Amino acid sequence: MRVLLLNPPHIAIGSRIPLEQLPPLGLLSIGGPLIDAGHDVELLDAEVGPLTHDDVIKRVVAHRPQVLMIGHSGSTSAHTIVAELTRRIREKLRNVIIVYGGVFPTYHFREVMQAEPQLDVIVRGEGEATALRLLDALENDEDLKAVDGITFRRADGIVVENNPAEMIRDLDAFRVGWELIDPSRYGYYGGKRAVVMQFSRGCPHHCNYCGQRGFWARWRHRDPQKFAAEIAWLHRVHGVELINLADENPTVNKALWRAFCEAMIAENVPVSIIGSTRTGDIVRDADILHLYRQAGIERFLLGIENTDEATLAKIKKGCDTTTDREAIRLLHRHGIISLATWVADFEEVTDRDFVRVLRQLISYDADQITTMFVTPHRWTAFYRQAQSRRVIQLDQRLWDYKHQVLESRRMPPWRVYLWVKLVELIVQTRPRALWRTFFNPDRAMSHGMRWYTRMGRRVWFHEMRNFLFNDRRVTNGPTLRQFWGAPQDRHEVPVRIVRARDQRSKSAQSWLSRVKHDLTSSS
Ligand code: B12
Ligand code: SF4
Repeated sequence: MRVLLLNPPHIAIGSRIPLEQLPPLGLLSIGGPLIDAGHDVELLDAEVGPLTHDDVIKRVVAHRPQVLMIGHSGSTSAHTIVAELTRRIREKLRNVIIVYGGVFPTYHFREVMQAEPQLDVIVRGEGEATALRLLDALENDEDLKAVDGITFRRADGIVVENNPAEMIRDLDAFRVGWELIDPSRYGYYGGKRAVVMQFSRGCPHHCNYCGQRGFWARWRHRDPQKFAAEIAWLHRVHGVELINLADENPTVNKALWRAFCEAMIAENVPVSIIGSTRTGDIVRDADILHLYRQAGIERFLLGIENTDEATLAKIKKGCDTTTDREAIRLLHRHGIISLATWVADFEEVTDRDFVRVLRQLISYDADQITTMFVTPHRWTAFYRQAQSRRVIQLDQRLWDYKHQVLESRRMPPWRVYLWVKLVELIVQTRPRALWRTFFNPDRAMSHGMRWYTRMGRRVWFHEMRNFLFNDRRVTNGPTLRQFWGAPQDRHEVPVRIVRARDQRSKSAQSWLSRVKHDLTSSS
């Protein structure tokens, strides 16, 4: 079938401020298996440019796809943009089959199918296997009821919700469609040719606000040697210099991560790797951190989130402040930049809290810091806790972690905002951070620090301007539950997990039924 993958243009700082773009791994992961199955697949990445909505419509119409597949990694805040674009595409292309996928539609599929009649199918959960089955059914004009993992609209308009799909057990069974992009159009981290890759999916921890862990159901990983070989191939054949790891938590298993680092060292390619991980894993790996750096790891974002033990316990972070500090110290000793996150609004904060946070963050001494606002996802336990808090931001495009969305009863938004920005400014301009930025003898660290400083300056003024002149907030807004509906944390896992034993017995059963069938048809 003629398929167009569409990455819509986002307005978030992550999309607009760096002036360089990373390729959309989610869509490329769908595209690879579809190409192998013989479909004619192309990608329209409207983030590059970015394209205006008018341009997107023109190009989609000119392409005349049979199937349009749309989704964005910043799925919650991108939803309004997806809705608007697909409405306009439907006006121009009556017969195109519009398929929407990603994290946000996976959980909000009922409301989305009701509100957006232009959509034909929503793929729930990870997309590789489901998209393949879906396209196969569409091509052969089969009943979509047989395709697990989708919700679809029948010809008579009735919306049908199929069973969940099975979780993919072997991540190496599907390949990324690298041929869909021209790598020279993509870059990150200050002019390095860059791609996003995934060594693993999921996370075994239980942070109650996390919008990702349940989506992937279980922690799974790729073969470390094959993964390192793919990175080396991307470097040698396509000149890729930077890998942005999409993993929630790549270091879960020490032996596997060590095997990956050793495989990367053996490949001997000058590739820089940045990603996110947990402080506990860094402390656990104190004896192999030199391998991290030799393998190319240059920066890790550490989801510290808070500096208060009681809050860390309440959000089930499973870490403590001593481990967080130690991880930062260890990374620094091994020449790896630490980017610490701090999230406002888990609790009702006061001026005194902010003063304490500021002092603590300075003493943590992370190389880089980013502050965010808690952004509740309906499928998390935190949403249940916060459901009666009032919403102050009704524009869903701004539910992107960088805008305050929940009311703080003890402080007006402007004061929360000033504090958050002040904390960021003071921590990032403390003498040690400046020294590490401008006089760092380590070239890789110096590059990363300078890039972040340039980016930070632009983000800071951009956000200030938006806060003062563009973003609108409401007082006395709806509660979270009124705004987005009842909690869904009991359905946090959108796929079926089939144990290896069950799978074996299932394949034995299907083998048995094939044998029976062959015997009866030959007799
Ligand atoms: C890399 C990354 C970035 C890169 C973007 C790279 C890119 N071009 O995609 C940068 C640094 C620019 C970035 C920016 C932002 N990001 Co970001 N980012 C990530 C990260 C680390 C990986 C995303 C990824 O590639 N995942 C792997 C792919 C394979 O998964 P996937 O996209 O979900 O796709 C699978 C399924 O969802 C499904 N699917 C997806 N789309 C479709 C479409 C169809 C048709 C089908 C059938 C299936 C399907 O199938 C895919 C394969 O199984 C995630 C965290 C994480 N661990 O996932 C955060 C994350 C996606 N980012 C997030 C946010 C908030 C942002 C920003 C809004 C931040 C900001 N204020 O600027 C911006 C948005 C702009 C953007 N481009 O995404 C949040 C989104 C939360 C949410 N539910 O909305 C995440 C999950 C981080 C988090 N901890 O919560 N980000
Ligand atoms: S460690 Fe990170 S990915 Fe894992 S549950 Fe916590 S927030 Fe989510």
